[in-house]
Amino acid sequence: MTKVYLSAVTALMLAAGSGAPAVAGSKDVVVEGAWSRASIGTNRPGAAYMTVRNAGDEAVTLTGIETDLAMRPEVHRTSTSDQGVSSMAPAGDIRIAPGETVALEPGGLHAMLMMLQRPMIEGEAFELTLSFSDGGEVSVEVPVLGMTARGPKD
Ligand SMILES: [Cu+2]
Repeated sequence: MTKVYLSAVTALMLAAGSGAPAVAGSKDVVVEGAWSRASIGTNRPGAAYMTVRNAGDEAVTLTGIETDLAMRPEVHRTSTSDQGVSSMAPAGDIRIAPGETVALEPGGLHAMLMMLQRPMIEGEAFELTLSFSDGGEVSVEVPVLGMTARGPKD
């Protein structure tokens, strides 16, 4: 799961962060490698992927996501049954232990963007805000890649 990201990505995310006072826990969350795929119109939901790392020494709990791109954004978990049938459901609160990284990636956890307010167009980007149980928020700029993209650009 070790990946090297360009420092420009980190700089972009620092710039996107709010000026809210630091709170214990979620202030140590680092979101990296965010990406999404272009959509065909707005009828079907979109999805966004990223890694969420807890660089601090206290556990943090991801409680929800928000974006003006979708009226109902929700963290989902995809699982595959023994029969090979995959389905997804709301993931609920996600606890991230100190030092742990949670990956939102195709086939697993993902940021489901239901009720898109506008199409997701390749080359554009949107802001997604992650909320944590300590009241902290982390915002990230999510680039929209092509419809066949399989991972973040680096
Ligand atoms: Cu989903």
